[in-house]
Amino acid sequence: MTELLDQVYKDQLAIWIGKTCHLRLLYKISRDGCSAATFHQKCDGQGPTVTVLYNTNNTIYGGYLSQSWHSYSNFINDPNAFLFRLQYNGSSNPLKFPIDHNSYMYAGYGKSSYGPTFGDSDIRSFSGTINKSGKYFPLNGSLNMGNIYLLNGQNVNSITNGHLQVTDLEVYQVKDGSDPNKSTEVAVGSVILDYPWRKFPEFNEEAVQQLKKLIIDFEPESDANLSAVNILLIGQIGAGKSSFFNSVNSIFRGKITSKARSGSFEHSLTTVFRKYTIKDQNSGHNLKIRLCDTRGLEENFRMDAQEIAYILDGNVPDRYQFNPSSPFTTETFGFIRNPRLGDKIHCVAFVVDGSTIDVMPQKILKQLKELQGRMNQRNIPQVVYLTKLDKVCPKVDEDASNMFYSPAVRDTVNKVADVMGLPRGHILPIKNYENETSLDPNIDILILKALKQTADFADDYLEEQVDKMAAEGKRKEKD
Ligand SMILES: Nc1nc2c(ncn2[C@@H]2O[C@H](COP(=O)(O)OP(=O)(O)OP(=O)(O)O)[C@@H](O)[C@H]2O)c(=O)[nH]1
Ligand SMILES: [Mg+2]
Repeated sequence: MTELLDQVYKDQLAIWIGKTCHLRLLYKISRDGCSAATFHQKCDGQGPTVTVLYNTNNTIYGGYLSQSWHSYSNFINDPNAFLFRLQYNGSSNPLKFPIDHNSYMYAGYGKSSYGPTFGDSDIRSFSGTINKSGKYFPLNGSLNMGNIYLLNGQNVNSITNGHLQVTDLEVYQVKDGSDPNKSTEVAVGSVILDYPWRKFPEFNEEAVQQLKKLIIDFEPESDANLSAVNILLIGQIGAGKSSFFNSVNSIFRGKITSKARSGSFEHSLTTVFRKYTIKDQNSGHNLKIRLCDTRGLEENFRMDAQEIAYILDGNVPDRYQFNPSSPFTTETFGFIRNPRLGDKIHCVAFVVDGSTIDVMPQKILKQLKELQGRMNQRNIPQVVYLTKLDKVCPKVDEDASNMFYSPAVRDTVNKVADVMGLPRGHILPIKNYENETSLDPNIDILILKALKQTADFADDYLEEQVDKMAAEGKRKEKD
């Protein structure tokens, strides 16, 4: 009987495990029988393993332990453990759920009468012996996910369909090195697809020039009468907000510049609200797109949701100095009392560090959701600039034009779309200028495309606002 796990899923697991490895099937309930005794006989003491459950909804999920299974009626201590979903209702949709670092001593549980058990109760697969009933095994365990493992916005239903009726359960041993039976070696993180996972313009100098021209020619909705659209950059500290502005500025200056301070510090480096204009060096004209840089979100410093609301509504002046001990209010010096459409924010770009999304603190996620609530109330369009993907995939680090051929980037995009509740097409993978000393067209294209898409969303918002104001004007005339 053959293994059920597709090679792409095996490669995905290898990426998550983080080393070049291959999987060897140890135990399979449809072949060996579903019994805790057989599971332990075949899997105890075998080192790192992956347990995979296949349910009757065609969903595939499971867990990884870097430590051996045992039968000592005791927990398995493992900071590297994680749960995962590979497929949901027949569609590939891989997500990793890392262990909560305060609870890794409860990563798994080994007991002779229990089948594979993750957390103290996250996944209890079965106990004793289970007979097949028709086409599936009605496992007698329980699913209490989100206990020891972090679900990053998912829940037991969106990972497992909320039941334990499985057509199969397999346990694979994780062996170091590439598979000796396979001629093609898959080195972790360097897996590249033959076809792009998202359609994108060609990566060449001509495309850079075309995109630059589109952005230079960009005009906000004419009826709105604005000099520029305002895009607000917002996100966790160190995510790359200031670097994004610097990258855009560098592209239009024709050389690497760093006008906005950027770097890595414990507290947000940006403490002043800035509305930056960008000048095109060749024409000498300013772009009709302004980038607004804010203070970063921190775990122990809550960005006041009302303060963000004032930024969105155009009440906060350029160069306002954020003060964590006294948030911006109507009484603050400089408060703009009667903001016009041109003072407001027309699109929000969440800047998210793609390399740390698995460990984004819950407090930050909560803050982001709260801020999103304020944006949704105002119908302000939202995108995500996903940064530091060079750290997620070495191939992207080598060459930014590999971005849409990297499965690791694709999975990070899917994860962020899930966490943020935004369509995947609104998640824009980029690479900021950070270490480079000269411009690179492949980096330029990603940044320019993201900027153009954001400007277009801002323009859609303006159009809607102009229509709304016209309708309100008509209503007033009638009154
Ligand atoms: N490798 C890599 N590093 C990046 C990228 N973007 C930003 N960085 C680095 O990340 C660090 C933080 O970047 P900033 O632009 O200062 O981040 P910020 O969001 O403005 O942070 P605060 O102002 O402190 O809230 C800097 O050292 C940047 O060089 C990227 O795409 N890839
Ligand atoms: Mg900054």
